[in-house]
Amino acid sequence: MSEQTNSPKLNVSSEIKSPTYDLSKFRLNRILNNNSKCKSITLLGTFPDLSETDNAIVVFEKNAYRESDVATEVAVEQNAESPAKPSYFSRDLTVRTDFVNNIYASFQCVPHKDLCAVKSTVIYPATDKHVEKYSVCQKYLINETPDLYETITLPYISSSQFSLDWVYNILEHKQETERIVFEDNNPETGFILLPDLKWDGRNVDNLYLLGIVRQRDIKSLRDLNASHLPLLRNLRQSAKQAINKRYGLNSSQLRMYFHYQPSFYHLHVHINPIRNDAPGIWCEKSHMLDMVINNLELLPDYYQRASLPFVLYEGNKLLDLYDARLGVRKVDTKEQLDNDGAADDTVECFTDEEPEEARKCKRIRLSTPEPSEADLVATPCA
Ligand code: G7M
Repeated sequence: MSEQTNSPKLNVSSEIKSPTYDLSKFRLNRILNNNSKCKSITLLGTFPDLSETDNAIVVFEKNAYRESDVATEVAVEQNAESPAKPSYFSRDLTVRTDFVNNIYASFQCVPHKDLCAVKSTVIYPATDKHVEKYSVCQKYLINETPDLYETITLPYISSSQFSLDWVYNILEHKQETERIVFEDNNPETGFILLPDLKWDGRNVDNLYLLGIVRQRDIKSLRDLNASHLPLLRNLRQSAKQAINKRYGLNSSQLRMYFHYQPSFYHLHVHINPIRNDAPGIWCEKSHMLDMVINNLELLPDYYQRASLPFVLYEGNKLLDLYDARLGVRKVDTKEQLDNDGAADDTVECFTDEEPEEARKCKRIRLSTPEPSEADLVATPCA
């Protein structure tokens, strides 16, 4: 059952009905997150002019600097042909001195109003799942085996997930069409490349693009197998070329990766410059596209057989399901900690000391799916 959104007061002028927002009418109920590192604040409240009860999430985030923001007057004058862009170094700058001590000085500066813009993201109406996603809270690491995926994660995501309407709107050219950077219409290997919601499109330093595949039946990394290699290779190659052409970034300057678990179960790759620490690039969440391709080249059903770690947040119902099965919230006992490092005799390891014959045997067993009961009857073990 995907979440439905009831449209609020509608702007009927466009084909797709979107609410018209008056941000000044936002009424704050709660601060969900105040991140001093990202210089962002996430607010929960309502737009009473749209609805008294529907929740809205508003995120304010300070923009990254552009190099033109710090052009000095001389540099601006030299380029008199084009109109001068506002810069910190102009008469508009208001400066308050905090202190001057020997060779050190500290100031509070308020620049020209055009340099004070703050990026804002609105989610309306926001569901409980959005509120949970945007709130700070306790996190837990789950090591998801294929069995846990089939019996816990898959039933959960099949019955409760964010609506994919925004993805289909992009694929069907109903929304964000003018933002498309590149598209390939092949139904099997095609995709659309466009700026992520998080990127304001201003500064290539924090470029953030999404590659959304055309195939609609690939929920996540878990569904990928060797038959998807042409799609993944095309995504890697064509996106790199398009980004180089449009933004001048080399392929070796890009980070391309999937999230596991993603928020939206329609396969999409995240792309941003390696020199910029984009949100969500932590090792417990990201899987590099190059590695995914390589894993599938080595083992066609790698992602159906691998254990994949991921993080769950307090408040997520999936966490309750995992807690009921695995006790993830339980404090670790000394025995559990000791056992964590102990060899698991269900996993086959081999060492360089073992004879090549034995290693070969184990390799074959590692890369061959478990025989079914029928196979066992037909060919009894030697
Ligand atoms: O965690 P996951 O891999 O599912 O990431 C989904 C990405 O989609 C995030 O980086 C979001 O910022 C991005 N995103 C979400 N929405 C609802 C939109 C949207 O409407 N348009 C665009 N362009 N990106 C979105």
